[in-house]
Amino acid sequence: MNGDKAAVRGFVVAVDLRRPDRPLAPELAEFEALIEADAGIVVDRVVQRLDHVDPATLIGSGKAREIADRIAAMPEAERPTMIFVFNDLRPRQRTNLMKIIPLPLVDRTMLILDIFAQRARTREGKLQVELAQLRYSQANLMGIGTELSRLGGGIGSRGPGETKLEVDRRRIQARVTYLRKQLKDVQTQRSTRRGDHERDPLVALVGYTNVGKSSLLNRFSRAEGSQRAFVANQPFATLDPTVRRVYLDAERMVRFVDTVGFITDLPKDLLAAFRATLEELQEADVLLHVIDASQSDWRRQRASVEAILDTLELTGKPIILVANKIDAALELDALPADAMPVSAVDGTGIDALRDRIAQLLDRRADQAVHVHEEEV
Ligand SMILES: Nc1nc2c(ncn2[C@@H]2O[C@H](COP(=O)(O)OP(=O)(O)OP(=O)(O)O)[C@@H](O)[C@H]2O)c(=O)[nH]1
Ligand SMILES: [Mg+2]
Repeated sequence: MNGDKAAVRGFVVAVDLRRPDRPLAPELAEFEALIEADAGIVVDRVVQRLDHVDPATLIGSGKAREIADRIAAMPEAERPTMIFVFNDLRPRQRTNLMKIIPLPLVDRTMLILDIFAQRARTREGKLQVELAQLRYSQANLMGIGTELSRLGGGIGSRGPGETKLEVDRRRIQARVTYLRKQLKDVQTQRSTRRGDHERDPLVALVGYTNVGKSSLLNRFSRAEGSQRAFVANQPFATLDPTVRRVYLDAERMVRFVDTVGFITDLPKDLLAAFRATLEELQEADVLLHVIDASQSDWRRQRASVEAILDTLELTGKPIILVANKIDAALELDALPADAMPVSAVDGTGIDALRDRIAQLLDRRADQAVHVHEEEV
């Protein structure tokens, strides 16, 4: 679907629960950016303000009918071809909504999974994404058409007969079991392949998607040409971890690892599928938590990343907060006082950050020696 943007005209539906701690606007803008990065263009949107989502139809059946009428009234050439639902959708809500609005219906999790599916390059990445997609359809899509195709493929079709459903269920479960086994093999192979150089200290870049982690990796490793990690102004440009060995100073070699970016409410099936990859972060000596100083809602992004780091039990690590894109920052004063301002693009602050990393690694090395002495 990517590259053929005209193929999908999206209609966005969102319920605004008016939570003071989570204003809808920035998250909705992010959702629409995800749609545009993946499937197509947003032609129209409806935001319904409610205290609670409607258990039967999410937005309320009256509102759903209004949307159906609005779509039907549009000239055919402009009519949306897919509904994108911002909120989590229960299977019953999905089924009911699709009865009223006869278009394929994609929720935020499916959208993110689809972007991941497009971006995965390595075998491990592909296995992880497919596993997450199947786990999601097992839990949410059974009974409304379970073609194992990508977004838009079979998702809009009506429910198959009971027998076919049973067959689908078994087929999906068999595939899940197969994928788990394959993943385990790939991951075992990787851990046995580790060589001596892997004892070099490990510095991990973590952070929200699109904050400039891969750009920083390139800046630190002074990578050229095909050695450069892929950088793009799009969500989830990086899926598979990339490691570069870098001289931190004249005598010290370290490894920098750049990995998948995070997002608010990262789908739990994805987190589960990527857990093995992310658990390698446990081996990091220092985490660089990169925030995007050019984003006005960096606070929300930062909080989401911290929540994920917490889930992954990584908050006990030495963490350096890095405010990247300082060249494009809006309010310098508002940035956290403990953040190190840098620009991967023009090189500002990189030397200071390098010194800080070296300092933290020295401190850890001292502590390790200390512990070792105590053990002896
Ligand atoms: N102005 C400015 N733009 C930057 C800077 N660093 C990165 N960018 C831009 O930000 C966008 C995202 O950069 P990436 O390095 O791909 O970001 P990432 O964090 O690796 O993103 P994902 O892999 O998608 O999670 C690209 O368009 C970069 O050119 C910077 O210091 N200043
Ligand atoms: Mg990246």
